[in-house]
Amino acid sequence: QQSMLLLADGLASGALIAQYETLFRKHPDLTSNESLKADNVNKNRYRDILPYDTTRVVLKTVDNGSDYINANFIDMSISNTDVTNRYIATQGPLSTTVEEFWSMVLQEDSNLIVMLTTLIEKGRSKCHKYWPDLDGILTLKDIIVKCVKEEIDQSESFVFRDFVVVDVKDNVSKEIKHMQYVAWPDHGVPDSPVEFLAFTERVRANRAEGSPVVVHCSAGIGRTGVMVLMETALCLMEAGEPVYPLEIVKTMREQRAMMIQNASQYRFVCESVFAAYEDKVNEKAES
Ligand code: PTR
Ligand code: PTR
Repeated sequence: QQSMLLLADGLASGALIAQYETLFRKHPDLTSNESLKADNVNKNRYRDILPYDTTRVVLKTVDNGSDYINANFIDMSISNTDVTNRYIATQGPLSTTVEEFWSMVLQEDSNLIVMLTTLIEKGRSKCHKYWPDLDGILTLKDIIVKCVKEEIDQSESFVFRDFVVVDVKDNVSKEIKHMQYVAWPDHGVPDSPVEFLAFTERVRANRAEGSPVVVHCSAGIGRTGVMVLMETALCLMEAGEPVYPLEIVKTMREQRAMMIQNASQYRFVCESVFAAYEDKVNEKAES
């Protein structure tokens, strides 16, 4: 595959990183005005990580007068291919935005939440615990969340949970899967491509066709971007399409600013893409 040779060359020569450094982090023409309104500004975990107005998720069901959450739709459907992945990239909920978070999950009919952070890192809160303990219940104003299953992977890097989420007003309930990567600090990269690939494959296996996957870390840009790029690349490979990671980063950053935080994350994900490609080639050779 031509694009994989390019990728390997680019990794070896450093050209890949040089190209990445030239990308815009924030689109110069896109605004984030909603996030700056007086009622909304405190709903952002980080002052400098704000959603574009064009792709933000507009809440319909929260009746406190605001439709705002720090989240963007990321459509990674690729024209003329079978790749139709859709995501919602969002920040780790704050204690004050838990109801909004669950409203969004229900409104957009997502069946899967992917969490790429722990609650606390280096003594600092990275995400509010927006779910109950196993067999417990979290009661919000209009939503009830139950945790019916919790399983720690033998690698101890992942935790998988099942929630039942009840919309009290409409009396409908929905099962939602939760997949948490606990071994991945912010601004950093996972310990190994092997483990990261295994996690991404599990995400692929658990997503429901046509429904967006909600992905968050702490800010919802760095680790979230790495994950979205990786899954998109796997889908392209499966479809026999070329994979151009830089194009994928551009596509993501047109929908949420700053996706993939730094060059080391970009390098890591490119190496993982190449590792996945080699796995695929080896599988073919064996069969
Ligand atoms: N202002 C914060 C900082 O630069 O540390 C924002 C921030 C926090 C950005 C975490 C990215 C972060 O990582 P992630 O998106 O992976 O949670
Ligand atoms: N046949 C297409 C091409 O090479 O242009 C396949 C392709 C399209 C590959 C898009 C990657 C793409 O990435 P993105 O949509 O993220 O720009």
